[in-house]
Parts: sequence; C-alpha cells; structure tokens
Amino acid sequence: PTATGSVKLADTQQVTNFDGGMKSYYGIGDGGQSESQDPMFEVANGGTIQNVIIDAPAGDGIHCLGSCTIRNVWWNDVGEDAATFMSSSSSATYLVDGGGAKSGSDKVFQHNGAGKVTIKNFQVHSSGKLYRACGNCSSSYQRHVVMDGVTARSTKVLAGINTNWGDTARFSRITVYGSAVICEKYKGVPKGSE
Ligand code: DGU
Ligand code: CA
Ligand code: CA
Ligand code: CA
Repeated sequence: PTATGSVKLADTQQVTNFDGGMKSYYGIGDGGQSESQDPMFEVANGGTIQNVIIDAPAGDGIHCLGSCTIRNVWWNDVGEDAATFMSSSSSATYLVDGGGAKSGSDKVFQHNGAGKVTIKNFQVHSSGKLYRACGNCSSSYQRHVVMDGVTARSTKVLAGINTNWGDTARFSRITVYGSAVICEKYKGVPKGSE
C-alpha cells in the first residue's frame, strides 16, 4: 500500500488502541539481526494496532504484551522480527488479520509467550519463517498457531513448532509460490539447559 505520510520514531510507542492511518513508521534499531533492539510498538493486553506501514529500521517490530489484534499492518522490511507474542496466560489469543511482511531475513512472527496465534489473510514475501514457536525460551509453554488465507512467496517455512512441548499448527487456504516447508517440527530446549 502507498503510505499517507511518514513518522520517524525516537523511541518505543506504548499503545492500547492505535490507528496509524496508513502512515509509514520507522527509526528504531539498526535494521539488522541483533536481538537487543527495542520494539517500535508495545501493545497492551487486549489492545489493537491497525493501518500501519513499517519501514526500516524497524527494530524488534511490534510486541504484544498480552492478547492483541494486529490488523492491516504492512512490514516493508522486517527488522529483527516483525512481532512478538508474549503473554504468560495459556488463554491468550493474538490475531494478525490482513497485511503482509517482506524481507524477514530470519523470523517474521515470534511466539515467546503462551496461547494461540491466528494469522489470516496475510502475505509473506522473501522471508525465513513466517512463524516460530520459541525453541529456547525459559518458559516451555504450549503454543498454538492457526494460519488461514496465507500467501507465501520465496519464503522457506510457514510454521516452526516444538512438538515435544505439545505445540500445534493448523493450516487452511494456503498458497505457496515457489516452494516452502509448511510445518517444521523441532524439539524445544529451555534456555539454561542446552
Ligand atoms: O536464539 O533466544 O529470537 O525473541 C534465540 C533467542 C530467541 C529469541 C527470539 C526473539 O529465541 O531471542 O527474537
Ligand atoms: Ca530473534
Ligand atoms: Ca530475526
Ligand atoms: Ca525479536
């Protein structure tokens, strides 16, 4: 989509319900893969972020501290990752509806907390993994992902899950251009016990 304007962020924006009006936001971190970068947006439990374009440098993307909705958000050049889902509650739900992500050199959506991530009506381009359930977080939660209406181009893996922790992944209406592994199964190893 075409941006209606552009906003350089000086620091992380803490939001509950945020509508970006299709402006482009950028300016956190260095655009690389360092794990210590700040997020651009931190969304409170129950919050929604929508109609946002994210350009480089995009830091650690969007953090959802609890359940959240990410609607019609477009990453033109994913930073360390695009969004991280962080609730400690097994009943947390995170919804990504519409939008797309390009050039995630490694992961796009990073699920470090508990609960269920739904990704629907989403496009991913030139990326590593669209979704990864954390393989070495200190909490070995059960994590669930549902993908419905996802189109992938030049992307290696749709979902990486830890089957030894009881993770699940469900897929419907998936379109792949080129080739992709739909579900890569890993064995999670909690941090500190490697
Ligand atoms: O090696 O510990 O990539 O939150 C990997 C790290 C990792 C997290 C994750 C994230 O699991 O840093 O971005
Ligand atoms: Ca990472
Ligand atoms: Ca990364
Ligand atoms: Ca990250």
